[in-house]
Amino acid sequence: KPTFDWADPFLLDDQLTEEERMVRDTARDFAQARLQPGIMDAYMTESFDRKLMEEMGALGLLGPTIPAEYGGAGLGYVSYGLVAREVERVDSGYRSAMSVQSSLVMYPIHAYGSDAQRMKFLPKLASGEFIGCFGLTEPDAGSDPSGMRTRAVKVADGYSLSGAKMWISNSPIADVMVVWAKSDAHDGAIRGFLLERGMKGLTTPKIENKLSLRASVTGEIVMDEVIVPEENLLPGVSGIKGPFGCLNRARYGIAWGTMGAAEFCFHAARQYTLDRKQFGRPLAATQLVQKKLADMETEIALGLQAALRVGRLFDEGRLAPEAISIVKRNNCGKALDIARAARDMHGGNGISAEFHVMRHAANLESVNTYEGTHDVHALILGRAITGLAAF
Ligand code: TGC
Ligand code: FAD
Repeated sequence: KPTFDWADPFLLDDQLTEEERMVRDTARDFAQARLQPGIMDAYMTESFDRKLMEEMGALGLLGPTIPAEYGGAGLGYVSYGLVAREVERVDSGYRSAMSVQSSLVMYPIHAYGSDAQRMKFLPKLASGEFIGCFGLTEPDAGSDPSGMRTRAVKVADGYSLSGAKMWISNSPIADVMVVWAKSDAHDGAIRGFLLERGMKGLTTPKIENKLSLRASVTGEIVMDEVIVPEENLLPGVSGIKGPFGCLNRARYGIAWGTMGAAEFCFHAARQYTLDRKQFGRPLAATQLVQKKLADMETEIALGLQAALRVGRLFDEGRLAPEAISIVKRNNCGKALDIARAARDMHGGNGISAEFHVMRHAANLESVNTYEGTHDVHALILGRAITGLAAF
């Protein structure tokens, strides 16, 4: 009979192209060699080394779907997902840094920007010389971003932006910020603006004391009549569908990434329970432990298979955003369950940073919340199923 591979039960590897396997291997080698060794220290000290972005850039891991003429790698969405999986196998915070840059900053500049904006920003974002961030959420507008208060007022040669964005990944270290604001010159429509470090009235205070995603820098974007020149308005989109177009890509990447974190936890729990003996036998020889491992393997195999299918639909241009809600919601929730179970299976050691599983569990609490909470994605699906919005 065919052999069963516990780590790849549906032979996902076979379903990838040679190019996709190469991208996956490059990302895995980089993540294991350059990210894994320092992650515990980075997490404990709440620090992020921006040189890592340059290293990712040099390997083509930033904006992998952006065409080569703008510094991207011109790859498909399955490749992008495979990169997210390998990076998040180490830490969700590093995947955050990579996916914000790729999907929430480079994508809108490429999709909605002028050619001058593309030429000015994309190559430097692709190389990691520039770091970008994406400002949609506000203190009083999280799940309902249409309720944002940030305003753009027309002034000579540009716009004056005032307001505050909250919980913004990378904002304290960002050189360029994609900020969404209601513009009085466009009948109050939401428009995208490119803010640059050093603009007068712009500050980006860091949010301290996070108990999750500590290796990722998170902050605010505070705008006090920041003058943004006309050439920094994204000309190609108007309305909330602009930021949603970016979120589609980032949410999809998260569906892959969370499976990477879950795989780490599953593999760690398997090895730990094989090695650890209690009552005269390995923990892995007990029925309760085997059931937990079987549940983990099942959810990961299904989650990866679903992410791959969604990626193929993305590349074929046939993907409806609601299908992304299915995989974002499912894979985040299942990865969080798996990380919590792995923490439990490590016993007391599970609470030590040395074993990594509790760090993954703590990170996945954020991942389950950002990019649309678990429940908000249920409501997106509920609306699609019933035709009735329950927000
Ligand atoms: P709604 O009435 O549903 O739609 C308004 C317009 O937008 C269009 N649209 C979409 N377009 C493309 N993709 C999508 N996914 C879209 N969803 C909606 C829609 O067709 C319509 O277009 P038009 O032309 O008819 O005007 O809008 P709503 O305001 O009622 O939305 C409700 C809801 C719940 C769907 C939405 O507000 C939502 O998704 N909330 C969650 C907010 C969220 O995800 N925030 C994420 C912030 S960024 C972040 O978390 C980054 S973390 C990064 C990291 O570190 O990795
Ligand atoms: P709320 O919207 O206040 O939700 C609180 C609770 O109420 C949730 O459980 C939610 O599911 C529930 N809820 C909300 N509405 C309903 C409803 N109608 N019915 C039932 N339940 C409901 N944002 C950015 O723009 N850019 C970033 O780079 C970014 N990075 C982030 C990084 C981190 C570490 C974190 C934690 C967040 C980040 N966010 C970012 C913000 C993130 O997208 C929001 O936190 C998220 O959208 C939820 O918004 P909220 O925190 O205001 O929660």
